[in-house]
Amino acid sequence: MKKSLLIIAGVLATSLCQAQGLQLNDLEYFERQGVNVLVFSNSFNGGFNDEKDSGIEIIHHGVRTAQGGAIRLNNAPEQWDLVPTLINRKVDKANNAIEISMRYEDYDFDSKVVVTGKGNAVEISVYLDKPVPQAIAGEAGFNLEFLPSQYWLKTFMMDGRLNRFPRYAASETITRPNSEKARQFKGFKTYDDRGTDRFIDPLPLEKGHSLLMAMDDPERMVKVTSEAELLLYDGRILAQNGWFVLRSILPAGKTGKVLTWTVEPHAIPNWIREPNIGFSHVGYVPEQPKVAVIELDKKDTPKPTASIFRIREDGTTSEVFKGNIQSWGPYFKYNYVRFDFSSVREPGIYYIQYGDIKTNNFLIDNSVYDKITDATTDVWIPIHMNHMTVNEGYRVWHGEPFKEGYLQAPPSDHFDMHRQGATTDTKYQPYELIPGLNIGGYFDAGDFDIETGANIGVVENLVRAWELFKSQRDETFVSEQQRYVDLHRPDGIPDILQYIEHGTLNLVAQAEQIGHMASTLSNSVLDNYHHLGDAASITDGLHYDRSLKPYEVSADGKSSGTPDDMWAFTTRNAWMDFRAATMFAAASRALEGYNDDLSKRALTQSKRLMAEANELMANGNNASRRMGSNMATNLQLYAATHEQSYLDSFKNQIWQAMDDNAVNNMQTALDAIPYMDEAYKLRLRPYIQQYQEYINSFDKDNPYGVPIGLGNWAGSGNVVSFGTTICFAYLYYPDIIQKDDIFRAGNYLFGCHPYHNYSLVAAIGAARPKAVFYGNNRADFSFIPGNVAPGLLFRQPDHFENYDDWPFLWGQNEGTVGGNTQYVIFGEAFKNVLK
Ligand SMILES: [Ca+2]
Ligand SMILES: [Ca+2]
Ligand SMILES: [Ca+2]
Repeated sequence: MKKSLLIIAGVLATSLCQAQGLQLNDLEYFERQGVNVLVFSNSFNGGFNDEKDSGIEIIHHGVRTAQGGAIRLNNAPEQWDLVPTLINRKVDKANNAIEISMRYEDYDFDSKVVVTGKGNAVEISVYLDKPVPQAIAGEAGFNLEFLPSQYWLKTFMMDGRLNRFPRYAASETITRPNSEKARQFKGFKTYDDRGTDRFIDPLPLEKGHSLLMAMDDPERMVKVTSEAELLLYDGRILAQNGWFVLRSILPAGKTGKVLTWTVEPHAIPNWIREPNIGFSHVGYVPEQPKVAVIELDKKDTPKPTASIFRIREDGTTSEVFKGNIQSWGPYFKYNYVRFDFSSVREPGIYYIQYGDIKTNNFLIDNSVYDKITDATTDVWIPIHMNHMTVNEGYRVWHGEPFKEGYLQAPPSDHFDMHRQGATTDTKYQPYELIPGLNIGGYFDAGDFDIETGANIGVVENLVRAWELFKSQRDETFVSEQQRYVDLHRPDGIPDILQYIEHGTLNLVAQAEQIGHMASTLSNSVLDNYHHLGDAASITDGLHYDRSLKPYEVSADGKSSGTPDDMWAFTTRNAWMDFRAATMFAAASRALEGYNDDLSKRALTQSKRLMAEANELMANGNNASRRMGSNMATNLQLYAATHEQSYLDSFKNQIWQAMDDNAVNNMQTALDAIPYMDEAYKLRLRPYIQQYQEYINSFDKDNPYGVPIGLGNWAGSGNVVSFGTTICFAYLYYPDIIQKDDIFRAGNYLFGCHPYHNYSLVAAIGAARPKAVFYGNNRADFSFIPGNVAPGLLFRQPDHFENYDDWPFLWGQNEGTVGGNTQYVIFGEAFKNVLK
């Protein structure tokens, strides 16, 4: 009797909830408890076409598991396949519907999609005023993509036939003539067809009219039905970052309403998201403030207290502290409370208990931060050394890349946001080998190009770290002569000097060989730009000879007809030369006494480029970039040369710059202190007081107390800069800057942040670093130790996200050589201030 009453109560609760259905909310997306359906809250307008975070999206029990809902021209769209431009988005609250119009300019093809909330489902209908253009008839369809890592190994059923989503892509494909493939971005090709003139087209895993996905996992269960044929593809068959794609081809020759789907994401009745307890996975030093930030579902009721348990040496645990929860309030989608356990100071192993949830354990100890930069300096940085073989124990990370060197880029567009202007600005002809560039330098990020701007930043960062902290750490063997790096093998030379040398070698070669700085040394063809694997296998190591046929090798074995050689993009940019001049001055200083020859060459290029850049900028080349920006350069040059004119120039600019934007210029102002007198330090005081107020303002801005970026590339880098500036400000003005504030940045980076609580840094000491990053080994769902992830990517209108089972979104999971060397400075400064 009791049992059946419960069932009735359950049914009632369920039907009440269902009566609510998917309703448009004030933020213009469809919502019911556990399910959000977004319709072009994020449109395809990022820098790289299909970034897998646009179109119609489903956030299913807190996880964005579906996206890419739009008219697409491929069975399994890749990153550089064409995406539609959003023309219009109309929210019709009265009819619980959103209508969007989109256009493919390349094909003069317009379409309209109307998404209507109907009960627990959305109905998606496609309308055409004109039939699908002939060129893409049979190719254009409505697609929706599902996140592989949330669906693999789960079941699905199409028209009653049972199946399971594969862990790895191994389904069937065919090839078709290239002429039948829709154009790719700017006419680039993502694939090397090996001379066959045919592209690979996947065959569907299943087809039918009714698809039920993940009935074995209520959080992921979705039902899709249509009178049109549903085709399910595995996008990973073409590209490791592909998703499961469900699509229906638009009928040829038809207009009006041409297609309708019903999509019903299952909602667990009364689902409430599990609290995310943010805390530092690296741990805490005894004296520091310790505040966990707990992210709660808006429907969740905060518990009054939380506790700290200590894990004792005999393995038993006991509660050592119980404290009240304080409300912080709403921030975007969730509600936040804070738990202060600063009074727990005794060194030991602890965990937080909040309700039924126990966190990972963490240490309280004076040593917890000692190793936070070791993985970055010993592992991440040397692995990113270009033009070297990099070995670690039994593993070779990569062989020596780009042995054939770099060709002068012809006037051209590019796929990674570079371009070569109408002229080369050099003495070289297009496609001519520019000698001597295949030396030194660092891979940019998850890709393998040398971004000159980033490499300049790397050398500057490393010189700063060297001069400020003089780290003698020697864990890396670097032989420029052997072109060989061996990790964890000391060679008697401080690693940081060798890293400065390695960066400088490439940049000096650019200045000497080209005459000015390249904008980048990058891939010439898209089909090897997205390379995943050993960097040495990106090109064939043979000089490209245009008189040979593709894949043909010359009789002497030294050249080939495969156009894979890297290009140097050489359009002159006076501002880049100016930056390089500063960096060369700094590098010259650091290398003196270690590599005197390179030190002299760097100084020679510094003086020459500075003079030429000044002249060019006076004549209008990038003049606008100069304003307020060369005071940092002047400071660097003064430090390198002690020539008074540089210092005067710095002094002439700094105060106006501080009045214009004290926050942005604070780091430069602080960097000058070692060279300035007491009067300068005194005059800076009011700005430092302002800066303390700026720091405090983040306590009101968000629950985490740091600047949180909302851009297309998440904001860890800003947090690192913020943390670095606080450390320097505290170092020089301990009477103004609160010591407690030096912990803000680390706390966030190491786990006290939205979405999940894993450390965004693959740092030594963290109990739970993120498991996957967008490194060049991302196809293995792995990471390169020491990386700093961009972190929490904001998706409009209210969703922070950092996938930890899917590495392929660069805006969340990449990490750059510029950013990671900034992290080294932050880590060194932070450790230094603590001691
Ligand atoms: Ca790049
Ligand atoms: Ca060394
Ligand atoms: Ca080649």
